[in-house]
Formats: sequence, C-alpha cells, structure tokens
Amino acid sequence: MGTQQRVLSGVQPTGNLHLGNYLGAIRNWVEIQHQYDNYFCVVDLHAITVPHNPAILAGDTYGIAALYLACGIDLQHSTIFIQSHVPAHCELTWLLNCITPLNWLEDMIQFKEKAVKQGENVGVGLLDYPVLMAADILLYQADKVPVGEDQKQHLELTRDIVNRFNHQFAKQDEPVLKLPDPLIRKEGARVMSLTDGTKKMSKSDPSELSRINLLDSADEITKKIKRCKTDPVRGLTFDDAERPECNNLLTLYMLLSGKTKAEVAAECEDMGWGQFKPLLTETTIAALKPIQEKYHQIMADKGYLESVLRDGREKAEDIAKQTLIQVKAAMGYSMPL
Ligand code: AQP
Repeated sequence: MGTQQRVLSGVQPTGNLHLGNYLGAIRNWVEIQHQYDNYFCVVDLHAITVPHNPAILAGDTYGIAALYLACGIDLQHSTIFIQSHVPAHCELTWLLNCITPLNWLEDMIQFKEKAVKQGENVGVGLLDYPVLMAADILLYQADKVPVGEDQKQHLELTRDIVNRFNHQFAKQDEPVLKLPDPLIRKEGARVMSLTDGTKKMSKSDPSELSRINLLDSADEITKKIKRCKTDPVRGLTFDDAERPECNNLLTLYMLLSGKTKAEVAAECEDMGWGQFKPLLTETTIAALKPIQEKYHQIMADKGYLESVLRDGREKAEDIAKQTLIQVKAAMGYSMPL
C-alpha cells in the first residue's frame, strides 16, 4: 500500500447523478482503482455553496455513497467517506484561504457561471469552492485526481496553491504539500445536454429532459431519448463541429455499449435518427440496470452502508490529521498540549 500512488475524487450530493458524472468521473474511478490507493468522498460541504434543502441533504449524501458502491467501487482498493465527517477539510480550507489571492478565485469560470444564476444572493462559499476542493485533495497528499473536463481549472488552481504554500512555508527540497495531477480521459470528459449539444449535461439544468440520471426508470430513459435534440441530416458521424448533438449521442452509445469508436462509426454511418434512438435507448437501459439493482440492494441494508462510511471516515481521518499537523507546523502554529 505504502508505495502506491494515491487518488482522491468526489461528487456533490446536489441532486441525482447523471450520465456526465458517471462517464466523466465515476466510471474512470472504477477502471483505475486497482492501480492506486483510492479515496472517494461525497463532498457534502460543497453542496451548500448554492441554496440547498436541509430536509434531503443527508439522504442524498448516503444515496451517492451507495451509488459509488453500485457503480463498482471496490472496498479492497478504495475508501469511501463523507467529507463533512472529517473536520480537517474545513480547517485546512481556512489555512489555505489565507494564502490564496482573491483574484485567483474571481477568475474561476464555474464561479462566474454559477454566480450569474444567483444574482445578489451569491454566497462567499461559492467563491471559496475551489479552495475547499484544494483542501480535499491536499489533505490526502493525492497524486492523481480523476475528474471531468469542467474541473480542470480548479485542479490548476490547486496546483498554484501548492506551489505558493510550499514556497512560503516549506524548506527547500522538503515540500509540505504534494502537487496533484488531473486525470481527465478524452472520451466522456464532457458529456453534453440532451436538449442542447453545446452545453454540458448538468444537475442544475432546470430541464429534466436535458439529462439521463443513473436511477431513471426505463420509461424515463425512453422518453428523454425520444425527445432529445437531433438534426435533420441522415447518416450519423462523430466529430462534426456543425453537429454537436450527433457527436454527443454517438459518444454516449459508444461508451455505454463498450464498442470502439470505429465500430460505432461503421455501424451508424447510414442510420437515421429513427433507427438510432431505439438502439441508444436499449443500450442505456441495459447499461444502467445492474447499477440500479445493486443500488437498491445497498439502500435496503442501511447498517452495511453505515459501516462502510464509518470505516471510511476512520481511514480518511488518520491521513487528514497528519497532513493538517504538518501544515500547521509549517505555518508556525503551536500544537495543543
Ligand atoms: N457533463 C459532464 N461530463 C463529464 N463529466 C462531468 N462531471 C460533471 N458533469 C459532467 C464530473 O462529475 C464529477 C462530479 O461533479 P460534481 O457533482 O461535483 O459537480 P458538478 O461538476 O458541479 O456537477 P454538475 O452536474 O455539473 O452539477 P452543477 O449543475 O451543480 O454544476 C466531476 O469530476 C465533474 O467533472
């Protein structure tokens, strides 16, 4: 274990997980987990950076942890825990806040996009989201962070914070914080909305028709694919900038069927939408069925899920505490006696 590189990633419990979260992030965690020592958290502190409903936060958080297991996260290689159960995340965020220039945060695309939606009510937490994310990663001294394309800028900011911290507080050649690398896979890195192929699929899109959730029923999947945006061109092709919806739907078919790009290109080159949509529907339902079955099994055994999260918290906390002590010592803090 000691020599393995460490991986850290997470998803916010801000609604149902969709195919973007799965294909951009969780599926990759599952595929790479055997090569690394992995920590996957449900980032519930991030979930309150936009207005949230307290009545469903805890339930959604447990649901996402269950989905990690249902998607194939293997506890032999991976630790699953809930971010707010490890207080070091908040403490390191404060310490890092004090060395992070405000203008770095104001430049973040996600902040600008989400702040616009909230108008006057935008909270400080939304601006600070990337520092909390940096704390999540750095507490575990992660080597790799598998995420979708939309998180690339936040990873770059994390690296800038590491360099600044080490430069200000670490001895030369003895860095306190480790520089993490993003792991972004080309295919699935940016799954697009079903109603607009130029916008990413997102939990916060007001239209349910824009995304397929991992827990959608067969009827819902059928309806969403039937009504998704297409174009009038016959013959389906990848990588045509004029046909973003076509590229997105073919990519979904490729990833969910497990076929190669060349196989899908050959299979679909003469197809019309009337032939392709039922194929994509059937493939999506079949790909999600085992995940859904496993999810319902796990949710029916609350004691099991709680024990997974308890063990996860203990393991995560051991590592997080050590890093926090090193950071505070480097910054000159006295240690409690
Ligand atoms: N459309 C996407 N394509 C590929 N990857 C995606 N991810 C999110 N959307 C796509 C990846 O999923 C992981 C978890 O994301 P998150 O829940 O922490 O936050 P998010 O990026 O804010 O998710 P959403 O759905 O886009 O929520 P809203 O609507 O609130 O912004 C990350 O690795 C992310 O890259």
